[in-house]
Amino acid sequence: MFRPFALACVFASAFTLTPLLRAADAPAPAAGHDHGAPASESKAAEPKESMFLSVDPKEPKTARLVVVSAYNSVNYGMNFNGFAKGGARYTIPQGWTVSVVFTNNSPVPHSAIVVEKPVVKKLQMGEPAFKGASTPYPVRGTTGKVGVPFQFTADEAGEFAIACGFPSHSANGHWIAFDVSATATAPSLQFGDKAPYVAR
Ligand SMILES: [Cu+2]
Repeated sequence: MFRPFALACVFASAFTLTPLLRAADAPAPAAGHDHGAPASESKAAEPKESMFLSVDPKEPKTARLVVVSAYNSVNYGMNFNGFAKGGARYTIPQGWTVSVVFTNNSPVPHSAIVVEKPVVKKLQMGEPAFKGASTPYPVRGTTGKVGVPFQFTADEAGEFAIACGFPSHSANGHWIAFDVSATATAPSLQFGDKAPYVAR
């Protein structure tokens, strides 16, 4: 006897498990694979800079960053705030405190770690460039839309990146630029070629 409901359940289970299995045993993503991008692409609001950067009104020289992994389907979900491959750029004045809340919109593990810019090409990100500048267990990553906070002092000027520490993700574009500037007086966030948004 044909039982369409039972068959549907089998198929549903297979599809639900597929992204998790892929994340566990396939570190090198191929183009075209879904790395946890939300299925409902159109539902992710167009990213606005002010959603992801603000200055703390009470804490002096503290920049508050919201970093969302798999914000939308850009780069198969391997994006931060909708940008990949350095397409967005934070600039932080040297010496400021950077207070980050990281969330992951995807069931596939992702993480955030600040590294020197050339490191983004590597398969493993190693240690963060600043003390405390990563989510816990960046190699393993986290899932679920729970905010993961971390904080560090941007005490060295230079070109860095916020990268995903899950093996091979950064090499596949899961990073955005993070500059620490000796001359900037306020933090800013630039999306693509647009004028930087300066938080005050
Ligand atoms: Cu990732």
